[in-house]
Amino acid sequence: MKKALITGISGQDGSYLTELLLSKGYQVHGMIRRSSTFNTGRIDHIYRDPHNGKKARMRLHYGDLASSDSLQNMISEVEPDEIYNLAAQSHVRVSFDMPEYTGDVTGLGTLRLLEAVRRIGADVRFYQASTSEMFGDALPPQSEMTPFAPQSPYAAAKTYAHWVTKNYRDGYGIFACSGILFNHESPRRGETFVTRKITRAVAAILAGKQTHLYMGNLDAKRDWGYAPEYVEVMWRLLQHDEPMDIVIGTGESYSVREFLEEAFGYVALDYRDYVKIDKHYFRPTEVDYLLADPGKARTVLGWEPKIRFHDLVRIMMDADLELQGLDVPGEGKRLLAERFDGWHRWEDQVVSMDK
Ligand code: NAP
Ligand code: G4F
Repeated sequence: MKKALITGISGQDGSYLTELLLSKGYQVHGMIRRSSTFNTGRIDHIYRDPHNGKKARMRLHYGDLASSDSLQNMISEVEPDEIYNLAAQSHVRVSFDMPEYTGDVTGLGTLRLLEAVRRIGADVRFYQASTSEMFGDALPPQSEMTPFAPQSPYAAAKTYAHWVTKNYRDGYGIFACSGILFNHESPRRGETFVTRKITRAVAAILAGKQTHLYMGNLDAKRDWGYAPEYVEVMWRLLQHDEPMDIVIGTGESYSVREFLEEAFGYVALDYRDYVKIDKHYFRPTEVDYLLADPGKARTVLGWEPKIRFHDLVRIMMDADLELQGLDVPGEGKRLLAERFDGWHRWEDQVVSMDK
C-alpha cells in the first residue's frame, strides 16, 4: 500500500486529494494545525477512528509549516512514498496584511519540508502547489515558458517556493515537481475567495438573510476550473517517469463581473441590483488577466478539463442553494452525475461554514 503525506489536508484541495488517493488504495497521512476548535470540516466525512483498525486509511498528525521539527518528525514516522505540499497562507489579499507570516509559511515552509526530506534521505516524490499568481502581470496566455512577475507577498512567497523546489530537484536529485495551477473552485472553496463569496451571497439573498454583496475589483479576469479535476493532475504528475513543472488551467478566462452575471442569472436575479463596491477589497497591486496555455498538460499528461466556467458556476450555485434549504435548479447536480462517477459524490461536495 502506497503512503501519501498531505500538508494542507483540511483545505479545499487537500480534502479532494484525500478522497482520490483513498479511492486508489493509498494510506493517507495528513498534517493539520492545532487549533482551539475543530478545523477538519472538509474531511470529517472521510475520517474513521483509528481504533477501528484496518478501515482507518487516513491518519491525521499535528504539525505546522512554520515548525521544522514537526515536519522532520512526521516524515520520519510516516515514511511516505509521496508528499503533497498543499499547505499555505493562500489568500492573496490577506498576504498584503500579513506579508511576513505569508513569506514564512508559504515560502520558507516549502524549504523546511524539502530540507527535511533531504536530511532524512527519504526516497519520496514531492509535489509543490505552485500558482498562476506567480505570472502576475505577464501577458496572457501564460505557459511554463512565461517569466514570473509576482504582484503580491503571496505570489512572491510562492515564487520562492517554486524555485527552491526546482533547486532541490536539480541539486539533490529529489523527484520534486510543481503544478502551476490556475484558479480552481468548488462547493468546498473557502468562503472568502471571490467565487464562493458570490455563490454563498446569492443563496443568502434568495433566502432573505442578506440584502447586498460588497465586492472589490470586478474587472479582473481569471481562468477558473473545477478543483476535483485539478487534484487528479497532482497525482498524475507524481506518477510520471520524470519530474517536471506543469501549467494546469482550462484555457478560458472570465471576469469577476461575468461570474456575478452568471451566478445571479442562474436564479433569475440581476447582480446590479445587489452588488456594491467596497474599496477594502481592492489590492495594492492587482493581477488583471490570467489565462492558461495548458498545452503541455494535454500532450504530456493527457489531461483535459471536463468542467468549464458555466458548469462550474451551476455546480457551486446548486450546492450553496441546497445549504440554504432552497429549491435547487439542479443543472449543476446533473452535470456532475453525467461527467463524474466514482471517487467523489454529490453529498460530499457541500461544506457548511457552520459545521
Ligand atoms: P486552502 O483551502 O486555503 O487550504 C490551505 C491549507 O493550508 C489548509 O489546510 C490550512 O489549514 C493549511 N495551512 C495554512 N497555514 C498552515 C501552516 N502554517 N501550517 C500547516 N498548514 C497550514 O487552499 P486550497 O485552495 O486548497 O489550495 C491548496 C494549495 O494550492 C495552497 O498552497 C494554495 O496556495 C495553492 N493554490 C491554490 C489554487 C486555487 O485556486 N485553489 C491555485 C493555485 C495554487 P487550516 O484549515 O487549519 O487553515
Ligand atoms: O478569489 P480570489 O481571492 O483569488 P485570487 O486572488 O485569484 O487567488 C486564488 O487563486 C490563485 C491562483 O491564481 C491561488 F494561488 C490563490 O491561493 C487563491 O486560491 O480573487 C480573484 C479576483 C481578484 O482579482 C480579486 O481582486 O477577484 C477579485 N475580487 C473582487 N472582489 C475579489 C473580491 N476577491 C475576493 N477574494 N473578494 C472580493 O470581494
